[in-house]
This record gives sequence, C-alpha cells and structure tokens, in this order.
Amino acid sequence: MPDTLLREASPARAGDLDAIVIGAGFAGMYQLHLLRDRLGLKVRVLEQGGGVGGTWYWNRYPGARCDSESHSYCYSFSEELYKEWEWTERYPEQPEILRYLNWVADRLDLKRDIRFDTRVTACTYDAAANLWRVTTEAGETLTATYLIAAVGCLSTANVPKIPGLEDFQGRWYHTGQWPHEGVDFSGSRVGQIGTGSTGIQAVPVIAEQAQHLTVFQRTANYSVPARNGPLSEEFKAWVRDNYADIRATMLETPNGHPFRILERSCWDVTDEERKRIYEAAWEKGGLQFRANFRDLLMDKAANDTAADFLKAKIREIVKDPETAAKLADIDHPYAAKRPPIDTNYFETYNRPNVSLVDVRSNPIERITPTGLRLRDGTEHPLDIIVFATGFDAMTGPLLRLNVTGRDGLALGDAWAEGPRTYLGLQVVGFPNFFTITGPGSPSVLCNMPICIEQHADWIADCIAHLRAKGIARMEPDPAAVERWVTHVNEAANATLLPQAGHSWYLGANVPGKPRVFMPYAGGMGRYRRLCAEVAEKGYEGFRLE
Ligand code: N01
Repeated sequence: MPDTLLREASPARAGDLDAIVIGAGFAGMYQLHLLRDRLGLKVRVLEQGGGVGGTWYWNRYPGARCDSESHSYCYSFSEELYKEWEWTERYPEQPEILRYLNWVADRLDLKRDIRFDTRVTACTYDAAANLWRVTTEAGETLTATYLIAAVGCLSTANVPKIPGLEDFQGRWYHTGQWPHEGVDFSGSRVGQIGTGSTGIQAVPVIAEQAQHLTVFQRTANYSVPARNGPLSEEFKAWVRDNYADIRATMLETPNGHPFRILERSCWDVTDEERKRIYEAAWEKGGLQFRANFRDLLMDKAANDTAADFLKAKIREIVKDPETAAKLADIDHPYAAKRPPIDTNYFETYNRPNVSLVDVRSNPIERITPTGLRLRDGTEHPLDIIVFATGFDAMTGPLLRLNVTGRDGLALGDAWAEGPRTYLGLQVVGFPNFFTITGPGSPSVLCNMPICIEQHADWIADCIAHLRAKGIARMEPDPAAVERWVTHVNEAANATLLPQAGHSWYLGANVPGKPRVFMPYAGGMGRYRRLCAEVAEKGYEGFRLE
C-alpha cells in the first residue's frame, strides 16, 4: 500500500506515540526507519547505552570481531546504502562495525528519535486504553500502541555466581560490559573464565599484553581459523557488482550467510577426498567449514568425521601434549554449540606466558581476595579476572524489561517453563507486543542482520495492515503457539544441536533456567516462507480484534 494512503487511513493516536522500540542496535535502528520513514508513525527508540550499536556498543573486549563476513554483516535492504559503505577486512572489528552503525544512523537521520542513556524498567499493557505504558529508570512513563523489543539475544551478561567475587581485590570485567577506555593488561596476571566464541577471540590478544594469562576451561571447544585479512580492491568491486546475488543467497540459505550449504553427503566421497575437502576448508577458514556437507549437523557419524579432523588439528598445533589433550577433549558434536572461528587461538597456548586449567574436572570453588581457588585447593593468584562467560541468552534481555500483559500476566510467569511464542514474534496475553529475533525464530542460528531485517519488515507490514484495517489489537492464538512450539522442538530434534547439553541455545549455561531449545533450527529460507504465508493468509494464527 502506498505510504500516503496508509497515513490517510491511520486511526488517531491514543498514546504519546504510535510505537516504542526498545534498543538501538541493528534491529531497533531498522525498525525505526521502517515505522517512521515508510509508515509515517510517531516512534521513539529507548536505548540504555550512550550511543547506537547494541551488541557492538557494549562488546569492546580485546579481539572483538564479527564471525560473519563483513559483506554480509550489514544492512542489505537498500542497495544504495549497501554499496556506499566499504569494509576494510574480511571480518569486521568491533570499532569498524560501530562506525558503520553510526554512519547508517546519521545517513538515515535516526538519532533524533532515539533517547540514549534510557533504561526501560517496566512495560505494562493497559487493556482499557489499549496502550503500552513504558517506564524508564528516570521515572518517566511513555505510552504507545505498539511495543517492539529490539533488545538482541545476547545482551544480558552472565556473571556466574562464584562465591567471593565481592572480596576480590583485583579488577574484574565481563566481556559484554567492557570499559570504553579499554583495559591495560601489561604486567598483570590475568585469569580468563570461558572458552566460547568470545573467549576464543580474546585469549590471543590478552596474551600479547599480559604478564601471564591463565585460561579456565570448563568445556573444550572447536575452532576453525578465521583467516582474517584486508579485503582486496577486486573483492570490494565484486561485492558491489554482485549485490543482488549476495542478498538472494543470504535470503535463501538456512543460516542467512552468503554461502550455500553443499548438497553432497559426507558419505558421497571417499575418506581421502573428505580429508582433502576439510583441509581446503581449513585453509579457507571461517564458518563456511560446516557448509561442506549437508549432513554434518544431522548425522552423528558424518559429524564425527569433521570433529576428528578438527581435534587432530588442535593436537598438531599445540605443542604441549597435556594442554593439547585438554583442548581436544571436546564432548559435543562439531557446531552443536555455536562454532567459533579464531585468529591464533590454539597457537597462543604455545606461548610461555599462557596456561590452561581444566575446571570441568576440578571446578572453581571460590574467588579469594587474591585470585581463584579450585576444588582441590589449588590457588591461582590473579590481578585481573575476565569473565568471558556469555549471556542469559534470548529470554534474559526480554525478561529484564518486566513486561506485563493482559490481566496482569508477567512475561516471566508466562515463560516459567521456557519461552513460548508464535514464530518468535508474539506471545499470548501480550497484545501489540512484538519481539525482533525472539525465541522461536532462527535468530542466533543465522547471520543476524538478515534475521533482523526479515522480522522488522514483517512487523512493519503487519502494523500497516492493522492500521489500514482498523484492527486495534493483535496477539497469537494459543493453538497456533502450541503448534509452533512443537514444530520448533521437532526442527531442533532433527539436528544434532540438542546434543550439546551445556549449550546456551538450551539455556543450560544459567543455573535454574528452563532447559528449552530456544532458536528455530528449521532454516532461514523455510522460516521466511512460513512468515510470508501467515501474512498472506490475513495473519493466520493471530487473533485480530
Ligand atoms: O559465551 P558462551 P560467549 N565456570 O556462552 C564458560 C555470540 N558471539 O560470549 O560451555 C567456568 O558461548 C562456558 O563454559 P560451558 C555467539 O553467538 C558472536 O563466548 O558453559 N566456565 C563457556 O566456555 C556466541 O555463541 C560473535 O561449560 C564458565 C563460556 O564461559 C555467543 O555470542 C563473537 C562458567 C561462555 O561461552 C556467546 O558467546 C563472540 C563457570 N561458572 C560471541 N560459566 C560474533 O562474531 C560460563 N562458563 C558476532
């Protein structure tokens, strides 16, 4: 529908605003652009940080870099915007991504509608007025018809409750809340807890500065070299010339990346051929490693071939056999947890100032004023502790908004047994509340900007529909949610993903969190078609009143 017609058909605004968007990362920025500039709505974005960027505003830890290739880790909705920005490296570093997002915000004149340094403390649905009341830490309340959470999936830091932290006399940091002025590690004994994607990026950089770095590993992890480097002029030209194809590929592939998962099975090739394929993929580097065979994430025996190859690489790189054995003692299928990529991660353990401590067999018992003590009584004196311990993923950022829907229903109660959504977009009992990349959508299993654009587009089209048809409220039908939750579980169970029992995909990294596989593993291409069909059928599965 043309925007002008839509504006004429729009009902009078009941609250201060048509829409409140929470968060000014990739998601909130694009949602603001669509709702304000395409639909002509009055929108305010509330952002806790002092600037745009979301994840890239907060995660300033050493080595922070994106694992998606730069030409895919950006907005692609506008060809003009896509071609105007030039990335410098294969994998963009945090400062460059933050510069990019500021550039987009300025280019689209977004900042005038973003309220920075504004933390949302509660969101309450007022059924009589059909409004959302959003309260901020400063005590202000704003009202709007539509509430859109663009808070990201990995924005609630998980600092494990290890006894004694409050008495630690050194300095400590969580990677997701890194000081803007940086941290000087020189001359310090540093302990890093955590060997996920973040930890694996941070270790080589911290090791270069610290007097000594001790890495406390609970779960050993696979990693493939990123093979990062500057982009050639030819590649940059190729990206500009192939915008349409790159975007089409990202929209269709299961992971939203600009490469296809090959059709061949692991068993279509001989052992020697497979070894050559893995070697070539190792040399090429990056997340593409898992795209070599279609069955790597479906068939445990197929996965074992990749896992064995990667474990052998660890033993080849790491010179001390005991350290190598600990690093290669990986207990889950390859890519069942989010697979990291790295720059010199395993090589770093060959440095004389780096040591690895296994805290699976000998857990951290307490933090003392001067370091860490393990269960067997071993003391590790430390000046700085780095928590690369991840996030209360997917549900954490939503639950801390204290959202209360119809009849006083708190989101925390609605999700006491784990998140239940329709398409990861809406929750029963929470009318006109939308979640961008919410649980039950592909989100974290995909290249994020692609998922974000799809959700923000869908939400904007949906709001346009509601307004054009004079529909006051929208929320899912409980039966549709039941069917979707069942489908999300089936999609996960058709893969090896649930076999990593300690994964944050399952909420297992946060004690007491319900164990539910949260993202939709059915693939981005399929998900996109399902969402489009639902909209085409007049928002089938939603109650429109
Ligand atoms: O967090 P994680 P992350 N004692 O949860 C360990 C994205 N990301 O920040 O596995 C000891 O993966 C924990 O051990 P275990 C990406 O999606 C993207 O690294 O629970 N150890 C694990 O080793 C990624 O998956 C980019 O046994 C404890 C680590 O801490 C997601 O963010 C870059 C512990 C946490 O790993 C999260 O990654 C970086 C304890 N009490 C990250 N508690 C991009 O490229 C936790 N651990 C875009």
